[in-house]
Amino acid sequence: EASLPLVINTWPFRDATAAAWSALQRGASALDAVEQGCMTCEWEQCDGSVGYGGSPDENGETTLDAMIMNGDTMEVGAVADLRRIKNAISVARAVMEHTTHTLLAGESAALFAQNMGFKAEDLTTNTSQSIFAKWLGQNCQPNYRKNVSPDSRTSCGPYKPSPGAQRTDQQNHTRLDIHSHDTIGMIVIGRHGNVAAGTSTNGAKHKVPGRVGDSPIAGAGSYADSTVGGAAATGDGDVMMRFLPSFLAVELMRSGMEPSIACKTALTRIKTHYPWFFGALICANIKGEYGAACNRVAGFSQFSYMVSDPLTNEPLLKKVDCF
Ligand code: SD4
Repeated sequence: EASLPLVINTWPFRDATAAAWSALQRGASALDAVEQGCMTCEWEQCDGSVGYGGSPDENGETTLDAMIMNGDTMEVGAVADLRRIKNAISVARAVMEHTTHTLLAGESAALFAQNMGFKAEDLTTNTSQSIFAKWLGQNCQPNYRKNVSPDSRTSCGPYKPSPGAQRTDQQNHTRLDIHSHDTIGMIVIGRHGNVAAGTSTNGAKHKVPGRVGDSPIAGAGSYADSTVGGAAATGDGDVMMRFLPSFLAVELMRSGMEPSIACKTALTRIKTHYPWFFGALICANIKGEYGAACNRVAGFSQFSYMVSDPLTNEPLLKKVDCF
């Protein structure tokens, strides 16, 4: 049995679920609830992988990716490689509501945010500094460069192609810490079936400066369509964004597929090409049915997510076994 309204989000980010749920109780729209939920994680720096002070890039800087989508109007606002602004999801919403664009990036996105009244501040913290210092001390490994031999001592410093052993995406992946990948992705289905979705993340640790992941890309990080439902993703964005898994999952639900099967089918498409990728999806339809799936990789066999609906009565932790 299913019932509305519904809040569902990636990972055990309970406060985010509670914030979205209480926004709905106060009569807020699905869109407001998504913004409130994701914003809660930005302030709390959920798991160090949302908001400021996490995932320093190769220069030690934290940059943010976020998007929000209104499934009634199919409008999207997003920011990528956002610098010096903590509240990325609200900047994404400002892009949606105050421009006719979809995605703003980098320094110019920060300038847009400042002009819209957001405060510019350093996103570096003691924690992000020490993650960065430790990485420098380990010869800047792991990183995301392909043409650098794994034992090369030359990977610190500006990005330059260097002749060296070819490193594949897969070898790179084994160097990543799966547990450091914890984007918030949220879907809210309002009482009348209005769908909104959003994401917020600081991306990938030690990324090449300028790197943008799946999270701010419509159809990749999340997708919402009030005639069907919504989906949101977390995991190896560099791989996942090649497949638009959130879009695919919504389209599968449109053709009648149950949410958990839609999640699994969309991830299976990726797994065919990248068996080792880490990714998880959450899906919900406008009846209030929901589900999740994750790809099983070394060290990761179960994915946690949160749900709040009239049946759970409070934010409830759910777990799904990866396939
Ligand atoms: C990214 N997908 O930037 C994000 C990271 C993530 O769980 O989801 N981690 O690649």
